[in-house]
Amino acid sequence: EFEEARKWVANDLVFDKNVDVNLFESTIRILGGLLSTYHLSGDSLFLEKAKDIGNRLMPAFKTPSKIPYSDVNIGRGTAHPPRWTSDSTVAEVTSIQLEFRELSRLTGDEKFQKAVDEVMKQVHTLSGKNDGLVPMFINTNSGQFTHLGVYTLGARADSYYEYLLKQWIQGGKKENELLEDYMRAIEGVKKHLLQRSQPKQLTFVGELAHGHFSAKMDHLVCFLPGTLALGAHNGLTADHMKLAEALIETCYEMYAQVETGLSPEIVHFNLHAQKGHKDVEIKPADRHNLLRPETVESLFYMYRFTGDKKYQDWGWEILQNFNKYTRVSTGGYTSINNVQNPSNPEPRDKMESFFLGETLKYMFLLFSDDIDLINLDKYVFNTEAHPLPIWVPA
Ligand code: DMJ
Repeated sequence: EFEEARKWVANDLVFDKNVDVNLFESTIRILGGLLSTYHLSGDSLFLEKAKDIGNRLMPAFKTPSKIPYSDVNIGRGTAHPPRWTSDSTVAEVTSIQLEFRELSRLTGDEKFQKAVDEVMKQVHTLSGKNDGLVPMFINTNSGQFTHLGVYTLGARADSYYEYLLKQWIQGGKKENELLEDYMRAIEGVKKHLLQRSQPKQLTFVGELAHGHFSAKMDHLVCFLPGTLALGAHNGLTADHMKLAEALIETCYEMYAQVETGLSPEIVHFNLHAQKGHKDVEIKPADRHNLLRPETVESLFYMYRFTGDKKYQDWGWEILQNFNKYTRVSTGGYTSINNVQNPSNPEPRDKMESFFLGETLKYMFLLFSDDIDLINLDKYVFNTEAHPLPIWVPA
């Protein structure tokens, strides 16, 4: 299968096309995938392709502030923000660094790293943070945060936090500003976003909007226990591991408390005990499941670092439910519209590439006891589960 895929990359993967692509999605999926494949196979074809797409994405950084636009035309070499705004998403502009930094290291051309380091440098000093927590938007003209006052670890902010830690690890734990920003942010999470639900006292990460706490948690937030555990493994405080243990249980309950045993996209936690109510409530607009990876990703890290078999059991349970409710008899899996209806989960006929790239890969790693199957002291996973080498391995 690898040979077949290689042939496709060699003959059919052509980037000289008049199409608009999203900078972040193309970086984490395409550039990240090619760099990772280059490292795992040693085949220079993948590095050549990585260089090609990397160069074609660079026009995104030509903005008044050097904060990149969200979209690039990879054939024409032009870039632009979405039609309705000149803002970019904070998570998007701060989660392309692992890939561009690695591309510079491999090619010896520093322009890739310079462009993404500049973004981190600016974000480090920006005002508008709340104890290390960042807003969700940043303006490409002014370079300032916009839509201030809303803080989440979910959509539009999530991987900012993940990449602070992972860049610090990638670079050999020398870049102190990254670590400072990460540690401050986790303190911010503890101070503003952590609460416990009823009746099971589950620790969850909510959201803050203009001083008002909301007990809403995106499934996306379930990357956090894995990231906290990775930090603790790299010498950060044992408190982070304690928090990781509490949060992964919550993420598991987001599956276990639902009729299909699959998590919805978003849950709301009950803050007050009510007879007959579980911790997790689901609004009709939020009851879809896109085959997302975050919980199994965190289960993988938790199992690697603790050896506690319950994490494998939880992952196995989730896999059984994916097989039961999302598997397509003619091949593949699909997103579903309704995790609350086991008799008709309403298949969507759509499988995101992250189901193969991340969800199944993390399952595979979770069920293995071989720590050298991507050793976490030698590799760091990008946010699309593509392993990249740590520059100075432990
Ligand atoms: C993936 O593209 C990445 O994991 C990203 O960080 C978040 N969204 C999807 C998976 O849910």
